[in-house]
Amino acid sequence: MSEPTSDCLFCRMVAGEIPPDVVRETDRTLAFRDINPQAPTHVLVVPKEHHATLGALAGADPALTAELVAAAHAVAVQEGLVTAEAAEPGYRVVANTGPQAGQTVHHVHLHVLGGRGLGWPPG
Ligand code: D5M
Repeated sequence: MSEPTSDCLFCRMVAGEIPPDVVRETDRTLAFRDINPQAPTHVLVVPKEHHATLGALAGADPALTAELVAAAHAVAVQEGLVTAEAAEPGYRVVANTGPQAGQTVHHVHLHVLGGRGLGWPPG
C-alpha cells in the first residue's frame, strides 16, 4: 500500500496538514522531531509513501528501504551524534514493528535516538 491515507498521522504530516518540525527532507523521505522525545535527540524518519511496517516497505521497495536507512544515518551526522570519520559518540535506530514492540503509528518510521547513553537491552 503506497497511497497516502487520510487517517494516517504521518501521511498527513508529509502532506503538511499537520506541520512537522522538519530536520531533513529528500524527494522520498522526511525526518522530523518526535513530539515525545525519549532522548536529547529523537528524530523520526519516514518514507513519504505510505507503508505500514518495515516489512511492507522492504517487500514493496527495497531501494526506498535503503534510502530510509541512509536518511537515518544522515540525520545522525547532521545532529552531531557521529562524525563522518567515526561512529562516536553514537546513536541508535529503532523500528518498532507490531503491537508487541509498541508500534503505535502504522506508517513505517525509524527512530533516531542519541545525545545520552542508551541502555541495553531496551525495555
Ligand atoms: O512511534 C510513534 C512515535 O510518533 C512516538 O514516539 C510519538 C510520535 N508522534 C506521535 N504524534 C506525533 C506528532 N504529531 N509529531 C511528531 N511525533 C509524533 P511508535 O514506534 O509507533 O510507537
